[in-house]
Amino acid sequence: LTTVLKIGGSVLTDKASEKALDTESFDRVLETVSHASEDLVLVHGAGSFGHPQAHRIDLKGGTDESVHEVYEAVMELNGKVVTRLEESGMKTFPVHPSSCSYRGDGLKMMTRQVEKALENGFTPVLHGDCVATDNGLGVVSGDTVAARLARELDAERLGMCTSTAVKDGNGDTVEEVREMDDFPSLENGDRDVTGGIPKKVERLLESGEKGRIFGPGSLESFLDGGKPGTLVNPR
Ligand code: IP8
Repeated sequence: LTTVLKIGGSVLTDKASEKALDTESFDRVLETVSHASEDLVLVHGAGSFGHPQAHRIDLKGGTDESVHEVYEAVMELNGKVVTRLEESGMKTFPVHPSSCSYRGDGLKMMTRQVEKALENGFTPVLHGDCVATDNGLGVVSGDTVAARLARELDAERLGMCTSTAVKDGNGDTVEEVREMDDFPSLENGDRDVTGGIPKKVERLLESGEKGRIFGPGSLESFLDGGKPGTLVNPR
């Protein structure tokens, strides 16, 4: 049983600063992840290791600027994540989307190395990244990477652990989203360079993959097979 888990950058890092971890949350969440019993593919977001840097050079769909600053920051975070998991005894295998994918008509990504690492008992650790596109360099969200992996690996479960829940107009957590029109209030969330919660829901809906969006407090429950948070269930 393969599970693809995306952990939002906002859960791991302090988004108010630049290149800063949210040390307490980082530690707690990765300790929990390291005890996962099923086959796990982990994808993490960039948070303060990528978003402020990408914003500076307006890295959305194509740029002529050097992306080195962004690339260097996401790689640094990936190194920290992998190191923390290894410290808790998890065997990890980092995979960088910039090196095995590009965006043409959708994201194209090689996934055989991910499958093989899993088969050999390693936890692949991917992340939101810079990506080459048909017209310059852009940014690919970890959400897109996670949804694509879930499809390619025929994963049993896809989960997105984020710091902001999917709420309706009354501030209640939404149980299920089947299409964007279900919840017009989703249009009004906070957006960062990769779009925030509304874009996350939209991306999952567009990917056609079913997944759950939940908070860090429900991570353990999700990893134990529970059904926390919001089910995004494309029609
Ligand atoms: O945090 C963003 O990935 P995300 C990747 O998963 C960069 O949306 C480079 C900002």
